[in-house]
Order: sequence, then C-alpha cells, then structure tokens
Amino acid sequence: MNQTPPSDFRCGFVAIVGRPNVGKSTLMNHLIGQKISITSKKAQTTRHKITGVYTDERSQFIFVDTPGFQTRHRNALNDRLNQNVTEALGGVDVVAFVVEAMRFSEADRAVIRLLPKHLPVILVVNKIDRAKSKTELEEFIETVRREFDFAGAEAVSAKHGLRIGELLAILRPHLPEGVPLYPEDAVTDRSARFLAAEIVREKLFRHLGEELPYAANVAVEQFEEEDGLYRIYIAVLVDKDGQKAIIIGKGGEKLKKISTEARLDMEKLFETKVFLKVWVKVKSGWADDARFLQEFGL
Ligand SMILES: Nc1nc2c(ncn2[C@@H]2O[C@H](COP(=O)(O)OP(=O)(O)OP(=O)(O)O)[C@@H](O)[C@H]2O)c(=O)[nH]1
Ligand SMILES: [Mg+2]
Repeated sequence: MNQTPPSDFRCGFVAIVGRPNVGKSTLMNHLIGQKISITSKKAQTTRHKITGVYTDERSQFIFVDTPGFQTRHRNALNDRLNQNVTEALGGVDVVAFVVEAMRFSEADRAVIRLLPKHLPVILVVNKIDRAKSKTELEEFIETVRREFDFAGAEAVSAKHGLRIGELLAILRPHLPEGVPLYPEDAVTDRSARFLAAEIVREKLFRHLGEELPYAANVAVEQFEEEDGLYRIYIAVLVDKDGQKAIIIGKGGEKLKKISTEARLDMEKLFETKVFLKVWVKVKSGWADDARFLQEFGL
C-alpha cells in the first residue's frame, strides 16, 4: 500500500465451503471482481483450493475457494479433496457456508456436520434468482438456520452479482484488525502456470460436459515467458485410449476449440499474447493412485 492503512483496517481469511455445484467459485470470482477460479455446470469443477484477494479502503479479504465436499463416492481423489477442505477450514477467521436457494439436501447437511464450532460461520444462500417469491426464500433461510448456529445469513446471486456488497459487509466484522498481507492490487496467490492449467480444465468441462471422463487431469509441461509472449505447453491426462479420442473429437475439432478458447481467456487474464499447445496423453488409473495425486499437488 502506498499510504499507511487506517488504524481500524481489517485483514483476514474467509473459507468458502459447501457441497459440489452450489456456486462457490462463481461467488469468489464476483467477490474479488475477477475470474480466477474455474466454474461449470458439472459438479466437482474445483479440485485445488485457490485463494482470491479483495482489498478496499478499510479491509482486505483473503478468500479460500475449496472443492465441493464429496459425500457419495469414495476413492483416493475424493478423500484427498475432502482432506483439502478440512485443512482449509483450519487457518481461517470466518467461514462462508454456501447452499443453493430452495435446495437443501443430505449432502448439505453432511457439510454442516464438518463446520467448525469455534469459528463464526455465515450462511450464504446463493442462486436467489431461482426463488419464486421473497416469502418462499425467507422461509427457506429460516429452515436452514435451524440446522446450525450461524453467525449471520445473506442471500445472493453470484452469477448475477446480486447482494455481493451486502455479503462483504456481513463478513467484514469477523476479520481481525491488522495490516494487509497482500499488495493492494493482488487478486490471487496462485502462479500464472497454475491458472493456465485451470483454464484448460474449465474448457474441457464446458465442451465435454457429461462426456468428460471423471478421471481427466491437466499438467503444464512447459511455461516460458518471452518478450511480450507466454509459451505454454499443456498435457491432458486420461485413463483410456477411448477417452483420448473423445477429447480430440472428429478431425481434431474439439481439442482445437478447447485450445482456442483457453488461449483467449489466458490472454485476457495475463494481459499478454499467448502461444498455447494442448495435447492428450493416456495414463491409466491415476484417480486411484494416491502418490500420483500428490505429485499434482492435489
Ligand atoms: N442460476 C444461477 N446459477 C448460478 C449462480 N451462481 C452460480 N451458478 C451456476 O452454478 C453452477 C456451478 O457453479 P460453480 O461456481 O462452478 O460451483 P462450485 O460450488 O464452485 O462447484 P464445485 O467446484 O464443483 O464444488 C455453474 O453453472 C454456475 O453458473 C446463481 O446465482 N444463479
Ligand atoms: Mg468450484
């Protein structure tokens, strides 16, 4: 910061948690005003915890977006994802627990059981654009509030950017007083390399939908910065030859679209020209291989 922050400046960590697909990543992107966390219609889009920073005159919020907590299938990947969520809850000042308006299920209840009792938890009801009336929404909020001793509640629409300022105002008093930890203009602690891989993963989700093999992952094999250009080489890892063919598509059409869209997003985010090469590699059984997951930082 150029100037000394005011003496009542607050800075702290907010974990964003909830079951898969409730809109946690969309919410974080709107809270910080930039798209750094990937989103999609498919559950389990977020695999890595990712930090987003928002600074105003009186506060710095450090948001931690987490993978949706999995309660159904057990394998090494899900166990690791859940472990990451629980760890993310460890070092924060306040928790934003996200649910979908008008949809409260056993999966949400399972996440509630994991919420820390010693930290303030704010209930965030997202997707309010889906509620039919105000009364219906208010009743829904009351029902969820009976499930846990929440320190506050706010109803928002992450996708439409509704009531985001109100949510920040509810979170702010829970941040401890202190100087900012990140520069004023920081938006994330993640490297360009990491963000590049995430962007490719988002395009895979979007273009393949239900066809996307559950066990697909991306790896940055090379990342070079030249004058005014990023040269990025990314491998998509799948389990089987058949999955490779699906991703490549007829005449390579699908992979071409994925690469082009990813490159355009990267150019916007990095504010530089990008040369991007994406290809598909077969490596079987990786989602069940705990050691392999560790290599990928999952
Ligand atoms: N109608 C509506 N859809 C929303 C809203 N916010 C998010 N979505 C949609 O919900 C879907 C899931 O959003 P994500 O942000 O990827 O959800 P997530 O909780 O991060 O999901 P995981 O990372 O898989 O746990 C996407 O299709 C979003 O566009 C909202 O306010 N209204
Ligand atoms: Mg997400």
